[in-house]
Amino acid sequence: MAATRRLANTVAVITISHPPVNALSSSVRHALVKEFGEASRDPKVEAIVLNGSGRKFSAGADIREFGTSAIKTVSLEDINSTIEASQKPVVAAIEGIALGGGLELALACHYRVADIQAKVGLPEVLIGILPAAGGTQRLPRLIGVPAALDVIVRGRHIPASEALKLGIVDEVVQGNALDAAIQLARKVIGYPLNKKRLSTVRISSDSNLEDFLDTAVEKAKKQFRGAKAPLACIEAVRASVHLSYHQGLEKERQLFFSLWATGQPQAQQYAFFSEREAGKWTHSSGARWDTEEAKPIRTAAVIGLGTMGRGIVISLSKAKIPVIAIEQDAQQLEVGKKAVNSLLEREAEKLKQQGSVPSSNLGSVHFTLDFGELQDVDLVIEAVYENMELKKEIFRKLSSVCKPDAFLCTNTSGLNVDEIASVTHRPNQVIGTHFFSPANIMRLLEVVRGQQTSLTAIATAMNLGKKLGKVAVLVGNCPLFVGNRMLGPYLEQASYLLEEGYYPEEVDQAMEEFGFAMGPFRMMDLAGLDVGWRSRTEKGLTGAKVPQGTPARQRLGSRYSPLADILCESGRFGQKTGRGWYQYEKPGGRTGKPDPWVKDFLQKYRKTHQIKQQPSNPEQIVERCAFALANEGFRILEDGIASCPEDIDVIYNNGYGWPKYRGGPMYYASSVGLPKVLDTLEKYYKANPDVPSMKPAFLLKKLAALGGPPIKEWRTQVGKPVNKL
Ligand code: 3H9
Repeated sequence: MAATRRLANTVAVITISHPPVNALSSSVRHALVKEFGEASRDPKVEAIVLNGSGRKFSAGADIREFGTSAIKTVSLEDINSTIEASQKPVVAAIEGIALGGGLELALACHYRVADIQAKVGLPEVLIGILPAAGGTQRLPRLIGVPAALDVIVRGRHIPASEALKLGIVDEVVQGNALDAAIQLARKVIGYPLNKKRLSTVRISSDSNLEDFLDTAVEKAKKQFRGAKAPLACIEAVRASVHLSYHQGLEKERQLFFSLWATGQPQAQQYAFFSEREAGKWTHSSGARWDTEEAKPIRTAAVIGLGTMGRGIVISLSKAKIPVIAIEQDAQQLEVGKKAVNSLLEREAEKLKQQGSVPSSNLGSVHFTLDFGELQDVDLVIEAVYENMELKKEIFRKLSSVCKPDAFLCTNTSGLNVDEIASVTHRPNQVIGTHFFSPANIMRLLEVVRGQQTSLTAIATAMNLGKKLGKVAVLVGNCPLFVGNRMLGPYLEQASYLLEEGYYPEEVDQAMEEFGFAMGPFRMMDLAGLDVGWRSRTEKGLTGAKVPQGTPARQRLGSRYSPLADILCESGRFGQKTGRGWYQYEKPGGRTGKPDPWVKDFLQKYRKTHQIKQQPSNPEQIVERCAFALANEGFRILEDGIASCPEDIDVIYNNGYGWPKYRGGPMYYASSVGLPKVLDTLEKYYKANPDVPSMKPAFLLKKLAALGGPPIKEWRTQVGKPVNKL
């Protein structure tokens, strides 16, 4: 049964029942029409309460129905209108979540009672659409345009206490929201309902409101770079100001369909489901997320309190896991402690504002220099800087100090997890946990399985990721894993584009207009150019180890761009030194301006090396950079380092600033059309046989030959995941 009804004295309780999240599928909508109709007609019923089974009100429309005929059956807004028009008072009892269509349903009720743990919101914008069951028309009428716009455009999940302050709910209870809703329903029997019907409320417009909406459009254009849904949300809210409720609804509907036609919702909904699928890991042995049991992590430790370590400590503490934080000397411990404590204070303040008690919602952090204190922890995350010898030294120590079943994780962005594990007595307990900076904010966690990593260690690390509120993706062990490995050919193309006549700001602008949070050169400046330089020096690609007579723009027979090396030799490491691909107001400055030095340097460089200039073509910039990424993604799939294209897309969407409305690099390749991607790469590679990264991957060729099947069918063409080094 998609919805059930029972009678509590004279109050009918209608319960939505569609586990796991009570999505409002076609069958739920039909059941609601039936149960509500019967309750309305039943003379014994004087009031109606609506709730959800499993202590969840509803997560909104069933996203899987979009684009199918099921969505066309009885509309949610028709149900909402019927509820709102009811002569009997209707109260929503919100437990757990009321999101999207779930909140829209609750807004159609005359009263709303929530439990203190509940979250409400209109997150449609995050899946590329807008609230389309009256949400953009009713919410501004309830809480005013500015507050409604913030809720709708940001799509955030609002805690019950804040929802009460905003006026979204009428009552918040510590205990049982259903009991409280039934009580309220009884109390209001016979009260006039007119003012409770939000569609009848008028919003008065003035010039300030118009200015506010115009400013919101400008802000959204900058903030969401190319995403259409936030702008459509603003237009729909604007309609609530100028149009009647019913005209506003019509506008909402039109905007929904015009968004659908852009293709962005499909990409974002693919991204939504891909994130959920990433948690359902599989292993070449046949083991899966639902066959292996994760061990509970009651206590953890973090080694190293640099930027990464600090973020990891905060993440653990926010997940209520007590942490022991270790540094190598008293001075660094003190600096780390201060930084962690100040971040913790900020978190505590946020919790207070949400009405929670920080001491019961944050795990304690204990700072020490003594590795001996780690003997009882369940899991350690090493987060020292990228140096194999240092990491090995730490893992030797951990192996002898920690209890035998403790898990030892290394936070590395690309070092060999097996080599690190090899110095311990328990390589099966060693696993890579690649966090992204700042680790307390960035959602991505690459979980790297080594050759000997046990299934329990995998299950535990993946589970920990979920507990930390991250999207964890299981990947194989190869140099740089998935995300950073794909970055190689991408950055290589960006550098070649500079050699061929573009400037950093032109390449960045093209990629930012494509939707990237940051173009490649801004990103390198932020990360620090010295990091890559050190690694290239160690590999002998630059510096003293390069054999005499090696051509400046060639290494091992392939094309090489020494541009970044030359910048580093001039002390230009990016933001940290105030100079890099851009110039900054001071060392550590954040605002980069095009630097005449770089322009002059590039012009001289091109002259020296007699490089032919390309005519300017932003489309070419995007194609070369994005196809280079995707091509490496196909190789990663061939190698079994990622088990499916969806995982790669989740990594890029959540860790590398790829625009979600383009789904991810693999989805993008699929939407452009694999034959076109192949053709472009083939042409480029034919003209540039010294750039092996642009040689079309075998898997790409295979899929293109099949006519470019839909991305969900690629899995069948990909081999089993293996570890390769
Ligand atoms: C909408 O309402 C449009 C209307 O304005 C107008 C319509 C005309 N539909 O995330 P989890 C599945 S649009 C279908 O792992 P959690 C999810 O795929 C909707 N399925 O759990 C997963 O399935 P599986 C606006 C959904 O506890 C399972 O439920 N609403 C939906 O970490 C568990 O999900 C939203 O955008 C759905 N709406 O988080 C809310 N939601 O087990 C989207 C979830 O097969 N949902 N599933 O892998 C969320 O944000 C989170 O899922 C939620 C639970 C917070 C609810």
